Amino acid sequence: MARLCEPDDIVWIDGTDSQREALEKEAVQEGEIIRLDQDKLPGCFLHRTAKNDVARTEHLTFICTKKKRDVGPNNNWMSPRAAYAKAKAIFKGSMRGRTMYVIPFSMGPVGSPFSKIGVELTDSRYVVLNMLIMTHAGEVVLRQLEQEDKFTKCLHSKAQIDINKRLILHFPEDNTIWSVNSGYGGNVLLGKKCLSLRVASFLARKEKWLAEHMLILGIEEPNGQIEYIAGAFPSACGKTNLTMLEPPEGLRKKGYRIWTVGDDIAWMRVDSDGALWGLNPETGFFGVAPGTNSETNPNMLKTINKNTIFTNVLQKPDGTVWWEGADGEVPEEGIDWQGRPWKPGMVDENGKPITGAHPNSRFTAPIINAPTASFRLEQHHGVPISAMIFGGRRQHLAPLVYEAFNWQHGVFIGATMASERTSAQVGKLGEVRRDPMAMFPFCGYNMADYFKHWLAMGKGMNKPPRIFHVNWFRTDQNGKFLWPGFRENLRVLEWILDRCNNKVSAVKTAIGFIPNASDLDMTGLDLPDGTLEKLLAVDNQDWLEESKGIKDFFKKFEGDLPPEMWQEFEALEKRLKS
Ligand code: GTP
Ligand code: SPV
Ligand code: MN
Repeated sequence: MARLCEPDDIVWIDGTDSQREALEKEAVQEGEIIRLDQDKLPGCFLHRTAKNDVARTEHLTFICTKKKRDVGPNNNWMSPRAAYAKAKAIFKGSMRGRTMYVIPFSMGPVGSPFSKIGVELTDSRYVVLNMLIMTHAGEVVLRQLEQEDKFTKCLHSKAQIDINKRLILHFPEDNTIWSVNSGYGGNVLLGKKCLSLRVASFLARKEKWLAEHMLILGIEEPNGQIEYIAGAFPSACGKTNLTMLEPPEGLRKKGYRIWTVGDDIAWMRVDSDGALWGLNPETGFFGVAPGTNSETNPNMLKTINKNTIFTNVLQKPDGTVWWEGADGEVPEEGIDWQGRPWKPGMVDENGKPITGAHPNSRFTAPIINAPTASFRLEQHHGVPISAMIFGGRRQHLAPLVYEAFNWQHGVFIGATMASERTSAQVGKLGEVRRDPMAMFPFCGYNMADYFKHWLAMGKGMNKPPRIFHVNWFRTDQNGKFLWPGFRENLRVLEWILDRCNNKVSAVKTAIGFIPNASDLDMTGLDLPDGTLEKLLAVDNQDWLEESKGIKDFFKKFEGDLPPEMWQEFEALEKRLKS
């Protein structure tokens, strides 16, 4: 690889503080990162990416397998031979005048039978510093590698950050990932979406486990028992916020406590007890900054006040940072995410407000900084999963919460999920797109086979987790959110656990079970009259309309779709019409 990329130098990342500090210093000198005020934000830095490099570029992301059929209609395909050839021409000499860093990293606790090792080669110090937060990296992993000798080969070069030559390539059959001409998180921190979701999902099917775009949180009940819930919401739809929520005042006296296991990725497998156990392969958050404040996510504020890298947020004159929806007053001036002087109220040539921070600006912070960090983060077996939640952004249609009739129906609910597009991926904002299990951009193989795999996994468990669907984003006729969300979501989680423990009954509707309004504990939350009814309403006419979109989506998989999905589809239509 060094022969291809022609770096001036090769440096192995050992995971020591001294090496990291030296790299930080160099990166500051080179202008790659900016050191923030070290009294107010110790160990914190700011980085700006190129203007056209601020989110994942799904249209430049490919799965390269021998057979096109294997990637399905959900992925872009290139043959491995064509992809290697095309990328080699771009990687050729791309690291001239630069250092190539070699990062050995482990996704999951080092040495756990469940973990996977990768080695990322990169010419970006920003990538190295992020990988040191997001993964177990360095010497310890090399020692583990001596025993395992299997690892994912990851190559990244920022090259010229030229969007016209940008490629994010996955070769699951070769356990290889190549990424070039980007410096944005999801495209370049190759342990994250590329390894832990796209390549891992491919391996998980073969090895009979699940690699999912899911958060994992623990809810400690008043009796001290902790139950764990996994949840799949599409990008920028609330996983990070839910995983570290602070109980609302009205429920606090009940004694609940939330434990954060993970906010983005869950690897789950059936253990010897026949139950599903999950762990988070990452050691950090790569979270959305805008909207993070002491009201929405007080625990995150306590997490990102040290050892954090901010990307594309506003730089304040006092050496701290700001974003839209942060605490306190809007700063009078600053330097925006593009490095330009900024003042509130500025508009662009089309009269649109110029934001100080990019809508997909992010922070990278260690999970152990979080006051809610679970004490089971490093446990090799992970945690037992009692329930799974699917969710998305739907202004209309989907009620606050509903429960699947059984595993197969739950898989259908996951397979037919849809959500309005956010700024986490390039494309038209707000457009409803199908995003099964929040995995549409991340499933490294044909999704028809993925649905089959989910159905089979359910059969392999003694007591599969119950499956639910939530929607925090339903709006009224003026476009205002009906549900206050964030900490108040615990009220819904409480109902979900009550259902799992057979403590409450529910109302059967055509789409699943919804709560009796009286079973949601609303202590301390005054919703206007009729709001809860609107939140829980299921309109069969609207759902019949929705079913047309589902049918069109399913048809894309042609004969590959498991018959169970069509059975569920027909059963739903029948219930809606009766
Ligand atoms: P990725 O990191 O992209 O996978 O996103 P995520 O699913 O972790 O999303 P995150 O928790 O960062 O939330 C993204 C956006 O949704 C932020 O702007 C939040 O303020 C907003 N958000 C999160 N939870 C809620 C909620 O319960 N209600 C409302 N209205 N907004 C929410
Ligand atoms: C997402 O987009 O779902 C993320 C951020 O979690 S990134 O790692 O950039 O993909
Ligand atoms: Mn994500």
